[in-house]
Amino acid sequence: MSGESKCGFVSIVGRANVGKSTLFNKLLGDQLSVTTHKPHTTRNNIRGILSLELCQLVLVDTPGVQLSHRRLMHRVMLSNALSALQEVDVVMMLVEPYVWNREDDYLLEQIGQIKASVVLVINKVDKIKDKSELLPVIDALKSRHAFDSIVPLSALYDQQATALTRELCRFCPPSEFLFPRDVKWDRDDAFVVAEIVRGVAMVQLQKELPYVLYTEVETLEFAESLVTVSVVIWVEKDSQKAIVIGKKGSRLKAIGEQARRRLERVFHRKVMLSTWVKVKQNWQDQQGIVSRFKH
Ligand SMILES: Nc1nc2c(ncn2[C@@H]2O[C@H](COP(=O)(O)OP(=O)(O)OP(=O)(O)O)[C@@H](O)[C@H]2O)c(=O)[nH]1
Ligand SMILES: [Mg+2]
Repeated sequence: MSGESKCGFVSIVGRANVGKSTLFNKLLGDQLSVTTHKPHTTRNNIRGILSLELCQLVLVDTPGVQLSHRRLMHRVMLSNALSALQEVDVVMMLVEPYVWNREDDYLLEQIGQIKASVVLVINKVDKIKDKSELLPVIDALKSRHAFDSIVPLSALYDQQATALTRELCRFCPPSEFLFPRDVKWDRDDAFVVAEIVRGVAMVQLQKELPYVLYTEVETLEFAESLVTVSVVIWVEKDSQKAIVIGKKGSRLKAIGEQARRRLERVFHRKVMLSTWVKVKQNWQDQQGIVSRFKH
């Protein structure tokens, strides 16, 4: 790589549900990070690598900042988000138009204490029907902090995000690329499988129990044209297990079918997926389990 190249770590932080994972996926051109319309979807920090011609961005998707910590799990999620502010070159703070609350205040306070460049992304601008309203929105946000740059966009509907990647690269230091060009993320296949099944289950169980479940891959085998995988969906109570399974297994079957189709798109192979539901009481407060979600 020539001396002109740049490389930087860029964390994506913000309140829950502002579209961090949607933007992360858009920038990477992949569906690596789970997105749902429910807040608090992302639990781990996930790194994805975007290699442009002369600039490599190591993007870190993080859990939404939340200030109510009823469960140990919530504290781990917050600490994951805050740890992503350290040792990065650029912090990309996401907000949405017309909404600013105490989580945004808290995050800005934390951001005020770090040295990284801060790019404010106003996401979901498709919600602003009258575009003349965008300027006052930008002005109001400018008055909150001396952001290094402000970029309005719609992670969901914009075809490209070139203006944003240009800004991010501007703040990255000159450096060799740290990852080979063909590496796209730093998680293994088992993580990706577990997250896809969790995302599908969260949405299908959104009314009853989107948050009480976590998923774990038991076995994962790749053959030339087939992936065979077995996944456990863990819940906290027997009553929840019955809900996930549904009448005559119908709920679990629907989750399995939808997840299988998504996995086939990711791995470009036929997938044989078996799913099991098991109970681990109060897992969200068990140190041994929750610590697996650190970072
Ligand atoms: N209208 C609109 N909706 C969006 C946009 N970007 C994301 N969304 C929606 O916002 C919801 C939340 O998106 P996520 O990407 O999961 O949000 P997140 O910030 O990662 O949420 P957590 O992981 O829970 O913190 C989903 O329903 C997305 O489809 C956008 O540009 N416009
Ligand atoms: Mg997310």
